[in-house]
Amino acid sequence: MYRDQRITVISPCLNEEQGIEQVLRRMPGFVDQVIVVDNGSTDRTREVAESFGAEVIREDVRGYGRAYKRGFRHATGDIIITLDGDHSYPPDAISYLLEAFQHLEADFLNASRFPVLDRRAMSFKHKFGNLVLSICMSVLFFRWVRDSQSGMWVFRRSILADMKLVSDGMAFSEEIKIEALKNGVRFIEIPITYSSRLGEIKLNPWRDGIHNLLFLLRKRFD
Ligand SMILES: Nc1nc2c(ncn2[C@@H]2O[C@H](COP(=O)(O)OP(=O)(O)O)[C@@H](O)[C@H]2O)c(=O)[nH]1
Ligand SMILES: [Mg+2]
Repeated sequence: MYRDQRITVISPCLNEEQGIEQVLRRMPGFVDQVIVVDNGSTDRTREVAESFGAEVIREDVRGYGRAYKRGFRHATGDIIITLDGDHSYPPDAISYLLEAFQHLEADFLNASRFPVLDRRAMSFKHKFGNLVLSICMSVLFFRWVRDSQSGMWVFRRSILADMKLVSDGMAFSEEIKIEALKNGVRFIEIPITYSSRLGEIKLNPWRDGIHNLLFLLRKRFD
């Protein structure tokens, strides 16, 4: 519990045995429920997560969005926090993000990875792609969002009821923000420190970048 609110943390994992261990090792004690969504890992992701007492839920169909939608169905907390299982997002930031979230009476907080302070954390190509996608999303949806592709969010579980989440892939990250930007939801963005991931990268920069751009256009004009 954090100030009378039940806290659920969700982490999607596809072969993240190394990263998830570090994430779970650093999980703050006030977190009530930790859900690891295993997307058909062939390594020891499940065993490692279970050894830390996480609830491991299996999603057989691959996809980042698919994994989150499955995880949301199992979440019982008042507030949901997400982060990758690769230890690139800082579990230590959870407490200060929650503090800001509650203090500012937000409904959705996006943790921005920019400016990236650790040079090894993100390549120039990634930074550039991110900036292009964030500008496109901001223009199309009339709200400046610096990190449209961030995978770390803090939000009230209740706002999920009004969201229409169709993406099963990497575009899920921008889609949940677009849905959160709808009327009446208080959206804030706060910087975190981003580090280089452990294990193998799952993102395919060109394929996922172009797909995410087309997804934005479809979401806006459909
Ligand atoms: N790409 C991808 N990532 C998945 C999938 N299922 C779970 N994930 C997890 O989603 C997170 C994001 O992937 P990652 O390679 O870190 O991409 P990036 O953070 O955008 O560079 C990681 O924790 C992955 O293990 C999947 O089917 N595809
Ligand atoms: Mg990652």
